[in-house]
Amino acid sequence: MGRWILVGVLACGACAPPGSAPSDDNTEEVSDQDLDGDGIREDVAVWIQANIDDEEAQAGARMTARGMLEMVDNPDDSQAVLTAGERILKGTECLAWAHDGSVYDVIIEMQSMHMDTSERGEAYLSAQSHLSGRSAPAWSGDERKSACIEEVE
Ligand SMILES: [Ca+2]
Repeated sequence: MGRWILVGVLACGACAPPGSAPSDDNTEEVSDQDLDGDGIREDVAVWIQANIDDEEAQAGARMTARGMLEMVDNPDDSQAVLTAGERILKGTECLAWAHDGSVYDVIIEMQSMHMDTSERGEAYLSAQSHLSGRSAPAWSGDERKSACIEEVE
């Protein structure tokens, strides 16, 4: 099974019921939009800051969150989805290298946040169709570490 397929499996496993709210109390009063233009929803940025201690792991989570928002915002643009998928993979590899806890739990929580309305959930899952059948090479430990060097937008 290729990694792109795995991303799709994770997405389906994280399907949030339509209209469900993020589970973290710290995000309830924070916007679910990217207000400052850094590519990350404000509530997701707060969640990352509150739930991930390691700075490099936070960088991986931010990369992943940017990719997830790009998928929600551009589900019909196959090139944008491929770029977003690469960003999610890079962020996930960084998380795998830097995060002591379960990467799976972080990914699932952030996917749930990005699919917190039926429209967003449908967009995210629709975007996944552009990744179906694709695969990506396995990353070495050094490549995972280098993935933590956050992109500057
Ligand atoms: Ca933002």
